[in-house]
Order: sequence, then structure tokens, then C-alpha cells
Amino acid sequence: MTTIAGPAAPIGSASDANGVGGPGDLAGAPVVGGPGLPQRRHLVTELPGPRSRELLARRDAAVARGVSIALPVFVTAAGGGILVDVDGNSLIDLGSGIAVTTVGNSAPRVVDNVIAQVQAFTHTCFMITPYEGYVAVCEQLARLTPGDHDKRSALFNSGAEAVENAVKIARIHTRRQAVIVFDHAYHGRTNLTMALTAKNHPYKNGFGPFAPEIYRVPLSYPFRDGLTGPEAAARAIGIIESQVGAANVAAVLIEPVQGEGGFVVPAEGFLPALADWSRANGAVFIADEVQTGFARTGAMFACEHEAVIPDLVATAKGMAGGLPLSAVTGRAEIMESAHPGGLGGTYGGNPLACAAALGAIETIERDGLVARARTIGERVLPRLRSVAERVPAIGEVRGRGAMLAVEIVDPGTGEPDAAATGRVARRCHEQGVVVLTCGTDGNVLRLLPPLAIGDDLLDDGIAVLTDALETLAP
Ligand code: PLZ
Repeated sequence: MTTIAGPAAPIGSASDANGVGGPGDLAGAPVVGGPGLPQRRHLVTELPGPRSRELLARRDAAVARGVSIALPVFVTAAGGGILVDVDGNSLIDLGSGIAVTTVGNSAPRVVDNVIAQVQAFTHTCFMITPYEGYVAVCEQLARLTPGDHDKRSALFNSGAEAVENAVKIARIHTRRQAVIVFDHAYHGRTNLTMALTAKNHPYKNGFGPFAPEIYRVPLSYPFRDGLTGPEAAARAIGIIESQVGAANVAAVLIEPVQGEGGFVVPAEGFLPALADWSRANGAVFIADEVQTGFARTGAMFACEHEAVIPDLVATAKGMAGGLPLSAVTGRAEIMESAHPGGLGGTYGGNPLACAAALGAIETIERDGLVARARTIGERVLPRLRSVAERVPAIGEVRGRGAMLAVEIVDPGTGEPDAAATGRVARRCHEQGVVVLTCGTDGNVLRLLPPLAIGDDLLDDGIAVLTDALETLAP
């Protein structure tokens, strides 16, 4: 069952009570999403259209401007690779709400499970009176995350919360304090995770003071540093040993492919060398697989590409088909270092989110989405690389599976070119293709299509992007 009856809009309901706007504004907008939506790009107004502009005006008067918007079209239904807006435009989604709707929006097994759960009960708090869904998700995490050692998991709501808890667990386990993070890292927006995140603006500027005992070392960034993986690891380890001291390190925390920082794939050998060093020195090796996890890179977890087995894995995003859920999973002896009552939160492992996760995981496995991520990469990379041959402003095309990026530079100097990157993204947006940008210097276009997208729609989206990239040719 994928049909949800009822009014379109939580959008209208709140304002109704205030006598402003109302659901009538949205009459005629589609309310049923999921894979049944027509899978084609179709624009009937300029973007944003008049209804989106009305909602934008309401947004400006009610929503804090600190929460910004990349593409100001208000969505009313989504599914497969399509987002439908309130003006009736159908856009191609190459962002998955930042790597979340891996199984597609309103994926049938997610919808079915959530409907059944919402009708049964919505919340008890697992720490008060538990329920099976939480345990079942932890069992799936033990089965799916790298390594066949004894594991335990704890569930939370957001990626930042998972990363923050992974650090708590590493610290209590090691009785040490220092946390090693990398240039260009992104781990979240809470106070501890702001400190772990590299980029100042917009994430950190003015929001300090930040947490202590965080030490940043250079990443392997092959396009910029030209180092092999072992060379880059030796550089990072040298700094850790001389400036922090191995005996002080509680955790080495890294995204196996960096997300917000620029879709940086470290050179081969970098991750294994860091994992080995951590093990040899009694530090906990934590993989932040919040963006890379659950099939995105063409493996269930990105660490698998180099057979790295992390001590702890932080997951979120693609795990639960769009509902907020995150987890820390890891070696039982490390996870069990935290005393009873030391981990938790009111909503962590909410029953609806757990039901959604079980539906999303089943979809990933039954629909072969790990392999689908690989074929998406194989389909898209050659097209982007062939444009790169003609467009010197394309510094590098890179990525793994369905986590793909184009780094844009000034062809004369090789310096990052955020303005040109923004122009390409805007051109795509104007034509109804949702692409995202990232990178410490804002000069990386990134693609995170839902793995439920069909080839025709993907090809159409990539054609719009390659045309936009061609405009950078001399
Ligand atoms: N770790 C690797 O990618 C979230 C952030 C968007 P939350 N990335 C999207 C934004 O601008 O806020 C992310 C990530 C990695 C941690 C996080 C944090 O996950 O669920 O956003 O807290």
C-alpha cells in the first residue's frame, strides 16, 4: 500500500489556526508520492513558481534565516527520482535530501512499516518501556556493518548525535581525551560536532567557544596534495605523535569519503594505515559513515572498499528512508564501556524511525541497491570525465558509486572557483535538476541521486548538468 489519503498539508494546517493562508492555497497539488509518480522532468512555471513564492514570503516572516534554502521550491510529493512542487513542476532529484532518500521518497516498504507502526503506537521511550523495532534495527546494524566481531549498537536521532556519542564512548573506553579529526571534515552542528567540523563559515563562525581536546591533521586529498595514501597517512601520524602524543588519543574520527568537505576520496592505503595505527596505539578508530553508509558508495559501507574494519561506526541518513534515526555500532567491549544509563535520549530509536529503517534496509537488500549505486557511478563518471576533457575549469571528477563530484577551479591558477560552481548549480536548478554543492571552498558540485532513480531520468539530469558544465568552456 502506497496511497495515503488525507489533506496535502501539514503546510496549511498550522497557519490555518492563525488565520493566515491555509490548505486551500494548495488545492490540486498532488499528495501521493512514492515510486508511482510519473518519472519525468516537467516544468510548468518558472522556478520558484507563484505558490512557492507565496510560501517563501511566509517562510521569511516565520522561519529563522539561519536555516537557509538551496532551491526555493516547496515540495508537495516525491518518489523515485522526482520532486513535485506546489506549482505542479516535476524536478529531478540528484540530492536525496543530502543522501537520505537512498531508497527513494515514500518507498513502499518504508510507508507500509510506518503506517503499521503509527497505528500501533508512536512512542514509549525505549529507556522506559522498550519495543522490538529498536532491537531489530540493532541486530541489522550488527549484521551489516563491517567485521564479524561481537557488536552492540545504540540509537539516536541525528548524525551529529551519533558522532557525539561515538566520541563519548571512545573517551570512557580509553580513559583518554584527545580526538583526532581531519582537514575538511564535517561531523555536525552541535557544540562538540562543530568543534570536530573543519569549515568555519557557515557552520562555526560566531558560535564558539568550542569543545577542547580536538586536534586537526591533514587529510589525504589526492587532487590537491599529490601524495600516495601511505605518504599522507605518515604525514598525519607524524603530526599526531609529535603534537598530541599517541598515549593521549582516545579516537581517530574520519569520514571514509568526505561529504560536506568536498567528496574527497582518500588515496588508497590512507584509511587502512590510520586504522592500523589506531589499533596499535590503543585509540578507537571511528568511521563517520553518516553520509557514505547504506549502499551510497557501491558498498554497504564505504570502509569496505579498503577492507577497513572500524571499531565504531556512526550511521544515519540513508538508514531510515527519510525518518530521523542514527546509530553508533561497534565492538562489544568498547560499546559496553559506557555504564547503564550513560547513553540515551527521549526519542533515540523512535518506533516510527525504527520501522522505517527496517523497511529501508529490506529495500536496499531486496532491490539490489548496493549494485545499483555502482552502476550509477559507472554510468555517470564517463560522461562527466568526457566533459572534463573539454572544460579546463573542471579540476577533477571523482567519487564512489552514487556519491559523485566535480571540483571546479580557475583554469589559470587551479584555485577553487566557488562562483563558477554556483553558476552551474543555478543553471541546473533553473531547468529543474536539483544538484548540491559542497567543499571547504564551496567549489564542488555533488551528486547523490536516490538509488531508486531510473536510467532515463538519471540521463536527463546528467545531460542538464553536462550542458551547464560546458558553459565553463573557454
Ligand atoms: N557526519 C559525514 O554528512 C550531515 C549536513 C547538512 P545530521 N551532513 C549534512 C547541514 O548543512 O547541516 C553529516 C554528515 C556526516 C555527520 C553529519 C551530521 O548529521 O543528521 O545533520 O546531524
